[in-house]
Parts: sequence; C-alpha cells; structure tokens
Amino acid sequence: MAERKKARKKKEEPKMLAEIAWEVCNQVGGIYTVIRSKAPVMVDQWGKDYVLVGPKIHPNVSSDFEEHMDDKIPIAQVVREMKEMGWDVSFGTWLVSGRPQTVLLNPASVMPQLGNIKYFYWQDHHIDFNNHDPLVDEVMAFGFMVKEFLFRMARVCLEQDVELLAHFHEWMAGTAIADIRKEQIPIKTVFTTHATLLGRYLAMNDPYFYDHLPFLNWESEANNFNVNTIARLERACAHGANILSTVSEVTAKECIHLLGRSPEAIVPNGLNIERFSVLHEVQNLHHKYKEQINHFVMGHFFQSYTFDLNNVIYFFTSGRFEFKNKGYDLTLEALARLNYKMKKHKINKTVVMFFITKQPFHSINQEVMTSRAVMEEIDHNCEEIMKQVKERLFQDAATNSDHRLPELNKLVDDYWKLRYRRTIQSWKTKRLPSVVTHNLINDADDQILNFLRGANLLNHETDKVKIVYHPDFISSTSPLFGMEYGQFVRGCHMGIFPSYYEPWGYTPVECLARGVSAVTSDLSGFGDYVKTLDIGDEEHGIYMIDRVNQDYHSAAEQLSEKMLAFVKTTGRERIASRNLAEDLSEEFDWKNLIKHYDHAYDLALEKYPIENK
Ligand code: G6P
Ligand code: 1S3
Repeated sequence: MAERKKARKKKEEPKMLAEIAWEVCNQVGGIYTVIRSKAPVMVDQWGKDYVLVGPKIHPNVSSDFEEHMDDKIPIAQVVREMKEMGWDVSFGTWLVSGRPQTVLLNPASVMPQLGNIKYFYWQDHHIDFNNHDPLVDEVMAFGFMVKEFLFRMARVCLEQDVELLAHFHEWMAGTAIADIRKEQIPIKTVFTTHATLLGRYLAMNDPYFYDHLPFLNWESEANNFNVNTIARLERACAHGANILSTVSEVTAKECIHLLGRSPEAIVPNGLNIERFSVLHEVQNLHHKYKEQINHFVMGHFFQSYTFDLNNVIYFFTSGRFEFKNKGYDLTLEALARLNYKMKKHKINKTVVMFFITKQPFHSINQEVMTSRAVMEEIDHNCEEIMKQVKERLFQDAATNSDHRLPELNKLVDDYWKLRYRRTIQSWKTKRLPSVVTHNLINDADDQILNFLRGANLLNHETDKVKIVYHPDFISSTSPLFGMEYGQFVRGCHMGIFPSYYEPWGYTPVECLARGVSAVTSDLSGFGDYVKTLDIGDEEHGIYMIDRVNQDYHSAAEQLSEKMLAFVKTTGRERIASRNLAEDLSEEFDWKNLIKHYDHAYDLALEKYPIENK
C-alpha cells in the first residue's frame, strides 16, 4: 500500500516535502521524539523526496549526523550553492532509524546580518524586537537561512515541475513562513504548533485558565508576560501558513482563542511501537528491571528500616519541571491521601513514588551516595563469602565420607565474617531516608519539597507511601540507577501523568508501549484522544482523571482512589494488564497515525475544500 501511495504521489503529482524543526538533530523536548520516531515512516513513504531541516547548534551534532560531500541530487546542489556564500550548511544523513536526508543550517553564519534580518522583518511584518533575547536572535537567523534554502529548493522544484511542501514545527522553525507568503514563493506551507506560548504561561499562572480562555485578549496577556515578540512570531506562523495544524483537539481550542485561527488539521503524535514476538518477554523485562530498582530502593531505604520488596508498588512521574502544568501538585496531594488511606485500611503494601524531573542541583546528596556505596560493599562481601563457602563446600563434598552438610558458618574466614558485620553496622542509621537524592540549588523554595514538608510525607517508617525525588533525568550513566529511562519505566508498575496543561503528552504512551499502566487526564491531548478509542480503558492500562469537569480537590480524590485500587491489584492482574497495555499502545504506532499528516498535506495542496470549523 505504501508503494502504491508512493507511486501515486510520484507519478501523478510529483512533490517534495521539507520538514523543518528546531529539534532536528537537537534534542530539547517532545518535538524531537515526534520528528525522530516518525522518520522511518516518512522515509518509507516519501523516499528521496523527503528532507529534514534543522539548526546546526547542538555541541554533539557530529556524533549522529553524517555529511555527504559529493551528492549530485538537487538538495545537495542547493546546499553547495549556500556553502559558496560562506555559510555553514551541511547536507547528509541523520543517523537514526529511517536514516532521513537532513540539511543543517548554522545560524551563526548570518549573525553579522542579524540587524538587517530583524529590520526587514519589522518593516514587512510589523514585529519588533525591543527586548534582547538570545534565543529569538538565533531563531531569526535560522529562519532567514531556512527561507534562503527553501527559496532555492522552490526554484529547482519549479524547473522540474514538482510541488514543494514545507512543514514547520513550532514558531522556532517557522519564521520563514511570513516571508514565503509575502514574497509569494511557490511553496505550500503547513505549520504545526505543539502548544501556544501564551497558553503555557497562562495555564501556569491562572487556576481557571480553561474557563477564562474564551475571554482572554492575547495582546494584553502577551504584554503581561513580557513575551510580545514571540507571541507575534507565533501568530505570524499560524496566520501565514496555508494550513495550521496542532497535535490535539485540546490545543486546537487554544489556537482559536490565542492565535486567532482555527486549525484545519489535527496531527496526533505517535511512536514506533515494536512488539516482541514472544508475549512473555515484556514480563521478563519487567522482572529484570524491577530487580534493579529494588537494588536502588534497598540502598536508599534499608539503612534506616526495611519493608517487604515482594509487596512494593513502584509509581513514577517524569518530565520537565512544570509543577502545575504537568500535574505534580495534584499527584502530591493524591499521594498524601493515599498514604492516609493505606494506613487507615492497614494495607500490607508499600508504594515508592519516583519524581524524575530536572531541577538545578549542586551534586548528588552525599548520604545517598555513601549509602549506595556501602550497599555495593555489602554486595561484594556477600559475593566473597559465597565464593568461599562454595569452594570449601565442594572440597568437603569430595573428601568428607559422612555425606552430611557441614556447618556453613565454619566455612567462612573470620576476616569476612567481621568485615560483613562491620559494614552492616556502619551502614545502619536512625536517620530518615532522604526524599530528594540531590542537593538542590534552591532547596528552600522547591515546590515538591515544600509540599512534602507541609504534608509530613518525609519517608517515616510508618508511611505507606515513600518518596524518591530525583531532580535529574535518568540515563545509563546516572550513578544512582545506572539504567536507561526506558528500562526504568519497564521496572515500574504505573506512570502518573494527570497534567493540567499538556498539548499531547508522550509519557503515558511511552508507558503503554512498555506494558506499563499510566494515569492521564482529559485535559491532556493524549487523554482526550484516548477517550475516543474503544480499548482506551483501565483494563488496557489507562486511567483517566477527569479534570475538565472537576475541581482540583475532587480530581486529587479521584486520583488517590485510582492509585489505591491499583495498589490492591494482584500480581496476576498486573501480568494480564501488561499485555493489554501493549495492545492499546499499537493504536499510537505511526503506521496508524501518519494518515493525519497525509491529510494535512492534501489540504495544503488544495485537494479538498477546507471546512471552516
Ligand atoms: C512478571 C514477572 C514476575 C512478576 C510478575 C508480577 O510476570 O516476570 O516476576 O512476579 O510479573 O509482577 P509485579 O511486579 O507486578 O508484582
Ligand atoms: C510539547 O512539549 P511539552 O512537554 O512542552 O510538544 C510535545 C510533542 O508534540 C507534546 O507531547 C507536549 O504535550 C507539549 O508540551
């Protein structure tokens, strides 16, 4: 079918697609995942008629980009032309799955002309740049280079009677749109906004954001938050493009009120969902990575007190630190209630909740590090003792004639017995296990810590809910976990993401894809979308918090009840839900969702009359 589609596209209406994003070869947030995970499907469908365009700014860009020097294809020729102007431009392959053709433009090349670039933008589009913002400078320089690249590509396409489509993601990639419109360059443009700048600010600051949304005045709000220039740039992208799109119906409403245009297309975000050929692999991996998390938990908690690791449920949340927007406030409130309920109902389980996010810190907490090191020492002692017992027992078996098991204690040297005892004694403490793993730069004002202090949720022995706040993202090199984020997710039981402001939200989908249940909210784009699916239910691992029709306190109560119900599930039920969660995740495979992109492109090429919403 892909082949047919390709043939249709190529033969009947030859066209070429350039997709432009600030996060091509430059990971900042969710758009990177969109572009990167989509690449295999795009390359499959468009072949050599697809090119990604991004900024050449990431310090490690050369590690996952391979430049082609002598390619004869038109893109390479255009790039050569730009290089001859003295600009730092590269054409090559982004070394990720799908291996998409990629053009990287270094904004530094045109920085000396920035004054002119901004002046003409002001003159042509009435956007001024009164406040100095280094990001805006880089974006404007990049946008100028994008326009120059697309202008040349449009010329080549015109010569070859090929239609050129350009798809821009976010205002940071879209500043060329207004110029393309003004100069009537023959390119069909699609702009996708993955949030609105004002929406994000307002949601963070206004507890009744969604109620107030229809009545807000974008311009006065932009002035309030001192983001007038960017708000205008975003509006110029939205209004200048042939087609405006966004990632969910939730954000579409925001576009109407804050950008002043109703999106013609919704392009939901997908992933590459890979399923194992054997069903139980997802269970094995859960077991393997849970063991690793158990190891961390022993190191972190067991020096103060112990609990039964066979009766532990691991919850986690992760993402950028947007306390209210990402629903951390609601999660904390629900955890405090859960702690109370579990104590009251004498539930014989322990919940360990991980907050994996990013906050400025000085270093890893010394006590946490030391405890971890001592755990390793105990582990080493056990290994040595085991080795000694095994060797001596083996010798004994071969030489002893009465065939009875010798007293094992006697098989261990005094040295190891003492070392073992000393290490454990030095490790045990009466201190409470720290709720935060790092020394935060702003410990006193940290919103998570302040909530925990206020609620006295401080890892007391009697608490049923324990907290580990890890203010750094997890990777295989992180000293405390030593595992990839994806492995960590697999080892947990449930991801908690009851966002207040979330245009889409990849985190719950990433959970499902790994067979892990997830909480979402109907205010997030993903949550709103999943409601429309027949299998988007708790049986398939997705737990919905109603934030549209409930106030904060009712939503916190609902979340704590759902957490409690999950805590009460049996191992057998969780095994079943792991496989069902994977089934649900297939709905979010790009193979199913790419049709929304095709539709946006068909609209841009004026294949259908555009319906006014
Ligand atoms: C998988 C693992 C088992 C585990 C079971 C329940 O099948 O392979 O080791 O006992 O899941 O796991 P849970 O962590 O949810 O209790
Ligand atoms: C945005 O990233 P964010 O976390 O700032 O774009 C993502 C990709 O479309 C989306 O998943 C997320 O909800 C948005 O908020």
